[in-house]
Amino acid sequence: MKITNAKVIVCSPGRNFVTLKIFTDQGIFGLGDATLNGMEKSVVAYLENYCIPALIGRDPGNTEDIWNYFYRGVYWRRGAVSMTAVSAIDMALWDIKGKVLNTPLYNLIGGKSRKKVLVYCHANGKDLDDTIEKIGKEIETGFKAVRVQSGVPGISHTYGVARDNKFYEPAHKGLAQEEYWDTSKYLNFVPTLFSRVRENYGDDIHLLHDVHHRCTPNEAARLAKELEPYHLFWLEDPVSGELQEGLRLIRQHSTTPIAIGEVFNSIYDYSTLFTEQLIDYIRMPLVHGGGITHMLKVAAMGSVYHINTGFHGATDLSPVNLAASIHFNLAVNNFGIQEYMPHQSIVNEVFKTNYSFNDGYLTIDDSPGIGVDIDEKKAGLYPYSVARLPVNRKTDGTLFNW
Ligand code: GCO
Ligand code: MG
Repeated sequence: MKITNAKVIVCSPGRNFVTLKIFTDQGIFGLGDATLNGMEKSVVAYLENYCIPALIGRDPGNTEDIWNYFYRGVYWRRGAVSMTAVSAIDMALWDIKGKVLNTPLYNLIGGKSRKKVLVYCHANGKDLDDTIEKIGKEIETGFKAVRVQSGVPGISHTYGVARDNKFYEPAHKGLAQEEYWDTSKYLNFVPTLFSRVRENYGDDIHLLHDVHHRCTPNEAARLAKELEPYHLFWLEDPVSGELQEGLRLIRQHSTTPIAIGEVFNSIYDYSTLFTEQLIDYIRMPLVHGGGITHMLKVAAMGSVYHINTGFHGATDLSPVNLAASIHFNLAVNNFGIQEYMPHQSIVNEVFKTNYSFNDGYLTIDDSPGIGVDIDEKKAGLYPYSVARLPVNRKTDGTLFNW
């Protein structure tokens, strides 16, 4: 069997998605998600100029060799743009493998370790009362785990909270907007928020929170310690993860579980975090973490150190990535939780999906491969439009992590 061609489909049903479609001489094709929010066109250029010409003629069954060709074989390896391209190729090849063998992806990577995949949703409100109300709605919908973000008194727009009371979407149309940030106001507010949430909704609901890289290790240790009484499922990205050793300080001071790595793209971003058991959950998703081939190794290494998966799954990751993640989550033993931010309904006009949500869990049908298809005609109706993530400054104007 040979790869005959591949193409990149860029579309924007409500938000931008990049999809790689790989064709074979047996009429079977595979799909991979290649979306890197705000940097879509860089991945498109890398795929079109470098990867696709080198894919043609290869046997799509050789997923390990092809993965290494685009990782080890590339002198300028790693980085978000190249790893998103590698991920898309790998995902599409596993999709083809499943279709050739007429079996769902999960069967190729261990079969089902569980019946269904626990997910968490987002609840975000403009202030404390609004957030409390939003959490109630998510619990009514059936969610067993809720990520809680709230507007902070004294900070006008902050991460994770919709500006217009609509559904929160990461990225805004046009060039990057600027937001302002005040860590001390944030740190003073968050424990009160979680105390109110537990008071209102009790101990059974799983609660998560995303710091979005905004604390120093010392500030994060304070926060993790002060949140201990509210038993979070996890505290996410408490610090920016470049300094892996920085996580030691948080660990020494608190038992609040830590999730990190939605911006990571390699097993080496995790090595110290794993071997020193500094975290509890792997956030790096299939779409940016090298696809199924690499993430199987990351999950296996994590399992040695009691670390579970908790993949990134915001709306800027396409339905192809979500479906592939459900297969992966069904199969690996050390699955923890999956982020699930349902896509706007317009997305389902373009992507034909095979998963469903019921009572806090996602399941997937038995279509071969990943099981998602793309309607290219419909995709053509929604052309790419420039959208960027915000840039963040401290209140005195100093540039800061977003
Ligand atoms: C999350 C994330 C997202 C990211 C977004 C960036 O935990 O879901 O932090 O909201 O900010 O995916 O593109
Ligand atoms: Mg996050």
